[in-house]
Amino acid sequence: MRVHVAIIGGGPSGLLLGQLLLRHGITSVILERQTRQHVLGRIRAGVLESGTVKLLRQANASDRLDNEALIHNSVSLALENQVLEIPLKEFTNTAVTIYGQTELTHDLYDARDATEARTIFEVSDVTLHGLNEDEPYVTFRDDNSVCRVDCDFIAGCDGFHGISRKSIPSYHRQEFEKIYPFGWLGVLSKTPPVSDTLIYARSELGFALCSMRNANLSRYYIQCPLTDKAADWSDDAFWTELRRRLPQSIADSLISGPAIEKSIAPLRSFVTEPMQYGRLFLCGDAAHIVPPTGAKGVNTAVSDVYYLYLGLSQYYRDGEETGLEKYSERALARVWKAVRFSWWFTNLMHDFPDQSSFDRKLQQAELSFLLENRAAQAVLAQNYVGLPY
Ligand code: FAS
Ligand code: PHB
Repeated sequence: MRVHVAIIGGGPSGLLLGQLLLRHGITSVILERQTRQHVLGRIRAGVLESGTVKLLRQANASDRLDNEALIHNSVSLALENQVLEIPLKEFTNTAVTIYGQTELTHDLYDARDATEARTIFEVSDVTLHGLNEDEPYVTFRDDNSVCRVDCDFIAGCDGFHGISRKSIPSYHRQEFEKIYPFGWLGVLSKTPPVSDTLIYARSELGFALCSMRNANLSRYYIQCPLTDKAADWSDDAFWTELRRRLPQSIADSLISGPAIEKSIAPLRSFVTEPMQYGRLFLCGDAAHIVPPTGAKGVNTAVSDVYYLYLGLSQYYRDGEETGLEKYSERALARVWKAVRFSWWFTNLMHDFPDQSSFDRKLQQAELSFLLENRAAQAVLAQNYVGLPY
């Protein structure tokens, strides 16, 4: 098989890149390790930046989103017993879109199905070859036979645990990482959201987040120790602890229900540099991870895809290679700003078990400054809605 671009990974990064490349007649095949059903069973992000929505429209994958998504002009911070509303639209003239990553991935698969582009599921032993040659290729096992894809470029969209990043020689890679001493226990419930905005809550007991997918599907999180297991938490225990971390008026109006999904995600910040090596380009979680506090994970994956799509379409249209040569530099410039914001917001809103008294004082000063300073609130808004590409 021969295509212009071999895409490793059928998550949001790989799917969106494949769709955008097709607009310029650039062919691709997506090699996905899991089944389609497994990929579509993942519960992840919920907040989309305007840049993400714009690219989904260009990818012909936004009809359902345009009909069903919620538009939020503000976000709320519950700090001890006061609620600070951050008027996103007023500060930035931009809103955020509430639409689950699960749905976004579903829409991208449906859009790809409507094209001739191939997606091969349940592949194994994916191996990248000739990354520094003009004719790289990928081998993989499909139904126990060894297959080969000849291509011009390889897009590593295979997430944090994928093979692509590890295919760059370690002496050529520099990795930056910060592990947080807690995780997020998330619950999905068929209940009406407690508020018509997202509420990020900080209490002495720890962080909590009240989010949603639609008017009858809510998504809640509480900070939990890394030693916890989702099975350790009964539904009642979760709802009780969530209420304890919310201002009384919000806790009193919370409607609980059975958890239809319950899972714990560890929190880390991670970046690998550079995000390219020869004919291999990394996108999304293959290159970087952020704590979900700032809702930047999938949105930063999308901006990577945008830069790579620009570079590849320029190359195939004009033979111009600058976009590809500068891909990593351009992508990392925005990645690090998303990493910084996610780190800052995580530090602001979480209870750090072994925090020094000095750091606790700093955290309290940061919170007070945010509460009393509109310029500080405007900076939070600019980062939350998404910095320019
Ligand atoms: P993905 O990991 O989504 O997709 C990579 C794909 O590659 C997967 O389908 C995988 O099966 C496949 N793959 C892996 N290795 C392979 C191989 N060797 N061969 C072929 N295929 C291979 N972000 C937010 O913005 N907000 C959130 O609330 C949020 N919550 C999250 C919760 C969890 C538990 C996790 C893990 C992530 C969360 N994220 C969140 C981040 C998440 O949304 C990612 O940013 C997003 O999935 C990135 O998309 P991709 O880069 O496509 O990576
Ligand atoms: C979610 O709805 O899953 C969500 C929303 C905002 C975040 C993280 C997760 O910051």
